[in-house]
Amino acid sequence: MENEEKENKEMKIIPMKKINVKDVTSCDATAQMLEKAQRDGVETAFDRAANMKACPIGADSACCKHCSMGPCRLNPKDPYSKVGVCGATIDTIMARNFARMVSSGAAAHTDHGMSMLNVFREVVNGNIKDYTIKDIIKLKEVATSIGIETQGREIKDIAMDLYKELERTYTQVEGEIPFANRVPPNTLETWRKHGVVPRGAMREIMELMHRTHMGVDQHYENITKQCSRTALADGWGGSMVATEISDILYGTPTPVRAEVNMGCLKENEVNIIIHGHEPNLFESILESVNDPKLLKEATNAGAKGINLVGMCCSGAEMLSRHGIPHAGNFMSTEAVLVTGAVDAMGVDVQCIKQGLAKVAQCYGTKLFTTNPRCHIEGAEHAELDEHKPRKCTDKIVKMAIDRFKNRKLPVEIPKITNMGVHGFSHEYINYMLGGTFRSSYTPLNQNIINGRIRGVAGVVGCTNPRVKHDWVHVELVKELIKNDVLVVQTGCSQIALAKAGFYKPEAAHLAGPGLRDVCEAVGMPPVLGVGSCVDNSRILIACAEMVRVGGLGDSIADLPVAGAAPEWMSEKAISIGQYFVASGVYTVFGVTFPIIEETKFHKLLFEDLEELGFGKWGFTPDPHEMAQLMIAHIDKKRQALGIDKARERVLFDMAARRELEAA
Ligand code: XCC
Repeated sequence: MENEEKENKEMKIIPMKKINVKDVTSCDATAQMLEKAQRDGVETAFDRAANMKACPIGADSACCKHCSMGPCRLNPKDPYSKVGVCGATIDTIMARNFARMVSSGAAAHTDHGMSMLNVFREVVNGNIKDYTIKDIIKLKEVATSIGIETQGREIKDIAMDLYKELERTYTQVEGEIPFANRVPPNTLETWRKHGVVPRGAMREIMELMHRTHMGVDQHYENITKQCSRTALADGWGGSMVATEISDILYGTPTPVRAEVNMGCLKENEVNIIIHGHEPNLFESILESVNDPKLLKEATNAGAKGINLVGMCCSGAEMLSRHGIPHAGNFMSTEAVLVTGAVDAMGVDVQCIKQGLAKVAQCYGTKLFTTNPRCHIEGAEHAELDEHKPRKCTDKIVKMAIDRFKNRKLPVEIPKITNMGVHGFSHEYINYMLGGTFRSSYTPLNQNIINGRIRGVAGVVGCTNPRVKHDWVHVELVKELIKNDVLVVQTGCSQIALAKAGFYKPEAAHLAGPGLRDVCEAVGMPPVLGVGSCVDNSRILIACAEMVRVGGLGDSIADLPVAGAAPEWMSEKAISIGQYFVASGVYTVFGVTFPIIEETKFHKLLFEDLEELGFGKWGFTPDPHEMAQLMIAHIDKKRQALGIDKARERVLFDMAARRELEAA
């Protein structure tokens, strides 16, 4: 305390510029909590963003700090006027910086995937007893997909073979990763031609870090190749393994009705939030909160029960898999603590703001870090050992009960909840569109060919205080579905749309006439949530399946599809963007793009990659323009496939039919 006072005296306190909450978020619950935070004198990332101008040179990626001859700053307005001390050009500098973002993002996903695989191995070996193999059908399907014999074999033997095979995703020094054989042959051919088929993720990330060291790879085109290879090791490797193993251990999602938004918190219950990315913590605390002994402790403390709620990607995964309520996305994690209703928050890895510790302290919320990779000053560390996970999760529950008993401050919970349907795994989409006996993507492809569905867009990624929270996501998706583009989503974007009510099947009326017809016939919303960020791999599998079924070209690059991360902020998003681009998808980012326009590196990413058979990048911060870019690309692909005429005819037919119905 004394130290803190001393520090405050020594620090020159600059008064913070006050934000207008309605300008920074379109989420009413978050806005209500930001107003309360202002009244309570509590600061959040929204305040810090408004008071900290982003570094303009860094934003354009015009600086290099990879050696101590620098840091070197080039001029973003005149990028070819200078080079770094070593002679590095603007293209080398931007490509290196971009590559290191891909490396870090891919490392985050692949390290997560490898942790899942470790747990799987220990479950199969019998060393972990708290988790089991829940989805044997999926286990066999995944094994078969990479050539493991399953007929007449023991589950344990299949699982062990699967473990050994998938370990190569991370550790393999030479050769293609196992899931390369899920890639459509023509797409794989393009990768082989350009030398970007990933080996193991560790090898790719190591090589990319090496190549971006001072004095190594100094050709932006060659650096970009390794960017693609590393990003593909994430999408078709580390992330895909994380998704598949999570499904095998905890169950493959099927549609489930669930609530989102801060109204999920309950004033008279012990509220516990889990935030982060790995499902192990959440699965285990789900057991803890249902333990009769702990429930008794909670009721003895005067609570009506224990209310477990998710946030960010951990939350998105549990929402999809078990229908666990979800309180909000990345930019609401501090705001939710302002309710005063959160008794404990458990976090593991990724997207955990350090600012949470201060806000938690202000409201007396117990904040627990649980993963050895992520400690936070001011938070208590209760490490999750998957061999004895309940030790950690029971502790969090007990501490939450204790905090409930001793709640001192008034509680204010925004009375907003939004019901919707979540959990559209790739397997379920197959079944939903095709039915039990002919489950396949054929109906989806047919509806695209006949023009009812114009194309498919993946809208994913973070929220970011540099733009109006949730607003860009919602405006973009509105525009896409109105134009008959079916939207699939993951992560914080999925939660933004769920809060805006787009996950109700009745939201079909917001879609254009063709998409609306399909949604109404199948009973699905026009926006399908498939889970967390690693679950973007489900979108890759869906794309591969669309190619395999036929009628929409020979490679992913031929499909009338596009991707977007309109409010991205993390390096993981850049890795995801690059693996979609390298897989053949046009991918548009919002907020800002860390590259200077009208440079050679920019031209490579935004134009030339497409000519080489990949997808390409796009950028605009404006959601309506973003939708137009994506739709124009989808239409370009439809035209190339010769199905643009079909769409015009169908639209006419649909309009005529509606007129008839109205008459
Ligand atoms: Fe993080 Fe995954 Fe981005 Fe959300 S979307 S802010 S990465 S939690 Ni994944």
